[in-house]
Amino acid sequence: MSDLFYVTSPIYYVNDVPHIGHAYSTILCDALARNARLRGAEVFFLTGTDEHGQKIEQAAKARNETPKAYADKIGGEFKKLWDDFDISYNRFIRTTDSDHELGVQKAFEIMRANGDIYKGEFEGQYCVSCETFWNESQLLEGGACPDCGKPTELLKEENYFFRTSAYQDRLLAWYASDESLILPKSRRNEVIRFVENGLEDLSVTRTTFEWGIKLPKSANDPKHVIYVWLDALMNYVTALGWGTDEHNMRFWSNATHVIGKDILRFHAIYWPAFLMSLNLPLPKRIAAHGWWTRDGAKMSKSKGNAISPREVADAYGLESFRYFMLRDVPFGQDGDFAEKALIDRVNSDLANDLGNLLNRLLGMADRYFAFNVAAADLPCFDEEKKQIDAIAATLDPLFEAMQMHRYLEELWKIFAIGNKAVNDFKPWEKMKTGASDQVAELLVFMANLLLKGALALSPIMPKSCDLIAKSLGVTIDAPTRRSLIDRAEWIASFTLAAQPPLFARIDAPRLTEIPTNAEEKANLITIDEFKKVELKIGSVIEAKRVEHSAKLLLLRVDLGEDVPRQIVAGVGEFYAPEAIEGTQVCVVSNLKPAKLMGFESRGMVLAIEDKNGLRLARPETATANGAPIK
Ligand code: ME8
Repeated sequence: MSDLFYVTSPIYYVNDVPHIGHAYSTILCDALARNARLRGAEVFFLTGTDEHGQKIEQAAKARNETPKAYADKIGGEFKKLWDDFDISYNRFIRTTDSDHELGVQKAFEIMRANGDIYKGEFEGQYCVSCETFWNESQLLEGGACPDCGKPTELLKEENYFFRTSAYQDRLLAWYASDESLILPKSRRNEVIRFVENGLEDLSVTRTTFEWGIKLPKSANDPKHVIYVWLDALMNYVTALGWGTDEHNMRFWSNATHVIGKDILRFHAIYWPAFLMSLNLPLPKRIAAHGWWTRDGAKMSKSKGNAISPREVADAYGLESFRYFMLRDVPFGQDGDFAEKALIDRVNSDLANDLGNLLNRLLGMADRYFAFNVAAADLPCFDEEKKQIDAIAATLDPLFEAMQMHRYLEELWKIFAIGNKAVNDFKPWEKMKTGASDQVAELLVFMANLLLKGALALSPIMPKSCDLIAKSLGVTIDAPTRRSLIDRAEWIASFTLAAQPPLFARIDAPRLTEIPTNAEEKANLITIDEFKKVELKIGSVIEAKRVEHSAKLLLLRVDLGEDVPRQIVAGVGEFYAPEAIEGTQVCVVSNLKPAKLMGFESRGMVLAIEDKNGLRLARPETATANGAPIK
C-alpha cells in the first residue's frame, strides 16, 4: 500500500434524512480508512453533503424555507449522525463551502478555455429526482425515468455542454489499463459497454432554477448555474484544496471512491472525463456497492419503511450494526435488512464465537493465574499457530479487493480454531491433574489469537477491539499490527484484566415494526411467496364434459411430463370441449390434487374473468409444453 490513502464517500443529497443505505456507504469508507491507518498509511477520508440543484430547491420551497437554511438543517443531521457514529472523516465538505464553489468555477473556466465546454441548445426529458437528462430510447413507458420510475419533464434550454464525446477513446483505454479500477468487475463491464455505444456531450449548466453555483465572472452569463453533478463530483478535489489552497492535493495520488451502484455512470464516465479535461490524475479505484432493501422491499419515504441507522445502532449497538452490514452482504450485491439476520449474526458470531472465547480466556486467567499468564514455550498448539498465521496472511488482499464479507468469514475461522482448542484441550481437567504449565500455554495461545483477531477486526469494530486489546494488556496500533500480523509474531506473556461481556445475546427483536397500512399488509406477498407457485404452459389433448355439471370440463393436459395430467376446469359454461381440444393453456402445476364431482384434478387452468364471463389465459404464440411462466 502506498503511504498515502484517500477515500471518499458519496456526498449525500440533503433532501432526505440519513437511512441505512447512506450509513452503509459511510461505514464502508470508515472501515477502509481505519484499516489503512492501522497499516501505517497517512489517510484523508472525505464525506459531506450535496446541497445544490433543483431537487433541493423544490424540497426547501415545499417547506417554506430558503435552500440554504434547509441544507443547514438536513446537512447538519448527516454530520451529527456521522459524529455520533464516530466516523473518522478528515473533512465534511458541503458544496456550499466557499472554497468548493471557487474550485468549481475555476474548473468551469479551465474546461471552457481548453474548448471542452461550449454553448448550445438542449432539448430533452429531464428527471428532477435524479437530476438527469434521458433520451427517448432510454425512457420507460409513459416517459418515466429509467432509474427511479418517476415522470420526466420536457426541458428546452440554452446550455453549456461538456465535450464528453471527445474522451471516449481515452476512457476505454483507462478502463483497459486496470482490471480492478471499477469494482465489482461485472459493473466495470457495464460501463465499458455503455461507453463503447458512444457518448453524448453532457449539458453542464441550467437556467430553469437558481439554486446552484454561478458561472465564473469571465463567462459573463448570469442566467446559468452549474449542473449539480459537475458541482458535486468536483468535491473530491476541492476538498483537498484544488483551485484554492492545494496542500492536501498529494492525497489525490491514491484515491478510492466508494459509491452506490446508482451513481456509477457519473463516477466512471463523466468524472474521469472532467479530470482529463483539467489535466488531473485519475482515481485509483471506484467501488460501487449494491442497494439495501428492507425485508425484501425497496426503502422509500413514501412507503415509510426506510430504516434510521440511529434507531438500529441504539437498539443493537453501533458496532454490531457495522459488523452485520459488512459481514452479511457480498460487496457489490444488493442486501436485505432483515432484523432476524442481524440478531442471528450478533448471537452466533459476536456473542458466541468471539465473546465467549474472550470470556473463557479471562475467566480461566483470573481463576487459575490471577490474570498473569506466561508460556514456557512447550511444543503446544504449533499446528494451530501455523494455521492462524496462514489465515491472517490472506486477509489484507481480501480487504483491498473490498471483499469484507469474505475477510470476516476467514477471520472467524481464527476464532473457531480458538474455541476448538479449548474444547479439545479441556483445561479444567488438566488443572485437576496439576498440568498448569500446559494450561498457561493454552491461555497465552488464546490471548495471542484474540489479539491477532482484534487487530484484524478493529477497522470494522474499533471500540470493541480496543476493549479486547485492553483486557489483554495491549494497545491496537500500527506497530502491534505489524509485529503480530505482518511478521506473524507471538507474544510470550500477558497481564490480563477483567472485562464485562462485550456482546449480550439478543432474545427478541428490538426495532419498531415497519409501518405498513393494514390494506397493504393484507394484499402484499413477497417475491419468495410468489415463487412458490409453479406456472406452466400445457396443451389440452382431450376435453369432455363432466356428467351432470354445466360448469366442469374434464381435461387431459400435456405439461411436457411423461404422462399427461387430468385437470378439472370450471369453464364449461363458456367453452365447448371441442373448442378447447388442441389449444394451449396456462396451468398452476403444483396445486395439491383435489377431487371435483368424483374426478381427481392435478392442477388448475388459469382463466380471466370480467363482466362477459371467463376466457382462458393463453400464451401469445405456440410454446413448448411445460415452459415455465415467470
Ligand atoms: O446520489 N442502499 O446522493 P444520494 C444502499 N448526491 N445505498 C444507498 C441507498 C440504498 N437503499 N440509498 C442511498 C447522490 N444509498 C449524490 C451523490 S457524489 C459526488 C454525489 C447511498 O443522497 C448510495 O451510495 O441520493 C448512493 O450512491 C448514496 O447513498 C448517495 O445517495
